[in-house]
Amino acid sequence: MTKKYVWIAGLAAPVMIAVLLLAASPSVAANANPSAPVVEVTIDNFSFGPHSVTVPVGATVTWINRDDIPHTVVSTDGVFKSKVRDTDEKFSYTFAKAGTYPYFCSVHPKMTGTVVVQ
Ligand SMILES: [Cu+2]
Repeated sequence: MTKKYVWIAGLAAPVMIAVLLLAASPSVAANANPSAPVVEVTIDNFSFGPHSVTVPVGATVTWINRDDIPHTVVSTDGVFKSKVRDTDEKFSYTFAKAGTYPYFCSVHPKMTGTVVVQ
């Protein structure tokens, strides 16, 4: 009885380590640069919030339309351009270069925002 218990306990530790390694590896594979975050901008009530976001090089910005009317996310300098986003639809862009990226909604050009990439 005692011998069997020791054998199971001895097996448990390596199995636990293997499980932890397996659980950790997909996130490492999915994001090669874990310091590059995903930043969310909410579209609501005809405005982008926050109006300006500052992100590191390599970060992905995801816009989510929480308004009940369609909007777009269009770079003023032609760097990125979303399709028309209906309620709860998203648009993402990954910023590979530092710079200031002003954008607007082509349906309502008074809606503006800025992404600053450092
Ligand atoms: Cu709009």
